[in-house]
Amino acid sequence: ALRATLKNKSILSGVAVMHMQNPPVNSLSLGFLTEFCIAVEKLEMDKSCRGLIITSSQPKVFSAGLDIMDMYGKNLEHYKAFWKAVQEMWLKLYTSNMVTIAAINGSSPAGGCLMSLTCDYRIMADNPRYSIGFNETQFSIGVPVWCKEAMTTIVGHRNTELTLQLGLLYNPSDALKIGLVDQLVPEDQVLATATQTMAKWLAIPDHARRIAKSMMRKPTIDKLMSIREADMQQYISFISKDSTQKMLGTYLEMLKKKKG
Ligand code: CO8
Repeated sequence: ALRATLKNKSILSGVAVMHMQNPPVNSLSLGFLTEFCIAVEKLEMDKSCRGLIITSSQPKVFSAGLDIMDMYGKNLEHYKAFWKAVQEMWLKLYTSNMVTIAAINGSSPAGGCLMSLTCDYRIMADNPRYSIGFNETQFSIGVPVWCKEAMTTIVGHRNTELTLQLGLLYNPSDALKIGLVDQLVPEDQVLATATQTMAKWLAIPDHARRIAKSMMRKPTIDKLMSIREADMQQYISFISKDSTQKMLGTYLEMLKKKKG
């Protein structure tokens, strides 16, 4: 049975560091997302916690995105619970009062990219082997509309259109060029840089910064809230189709074969 472990240890006063640890590739499974959301909620309620750095304990991977096993061969109840957890993860992070920084120390496709997009700032390891973006169309899946909105606010309409239509994954320097990440640093400096950046953000009074954050994000948040149920129905009807299941089965096989 898979379970996530989230280690929180403070490296800067008032800052939590969440090391995602769901081997082998930090896929965002139902169990992991549930635990993740509880952990974020606890930090959110802790008045002494003003900042959150999200990083990975797994080598080479920040997060492989949504766990395909949770989308494959399960019943409707499972699909529903899973999608609710995905929406919840996004909402919790996107609406967070804390300063959130993604310390992207490995590849971050699809849902992994989505998670990092919720953060206030993204720092990525400058290793050309790593990639980040939305590859969904490459295996015949579309992203939800709120994900498109969040991406557009960061890299603009044109880059979002290219990424989403072509299922593009960017190497770190291309990701920096389009603004998908804010900064590249050598791999061993990702966390240290995230900490220094956090110190700068925390020098701004919380109240004013939070007003600015929520003003910028409100339209996208309102959009998901208004279509949450429809988004759920759309997901369930798509994921439970025979053709979608067949395609996911083929993709899973391809991922497993790739190894050998
Ligand atoms: N879910 C489940 N299992 C996964 C996933 C995943 N997302 N990614 C990898 N795995 C498994 C592999 O199958 C492999 O399993 P096994 O050990 O049994 O062979 C194991 O994890 C290790 O994988 P790799 O050998 O590939 O590990 P590498 O370190 O070589 O590569 C990568 C790491 C780059 C992350 C690579 O695994 C990869 O590219 N993974 C796939 C990423 C991907 O395509 N994610 C998309 C998920 S879908 C999503 O997030 C959004 C869907 C939106 C749905 C909207 C519907 C309406």
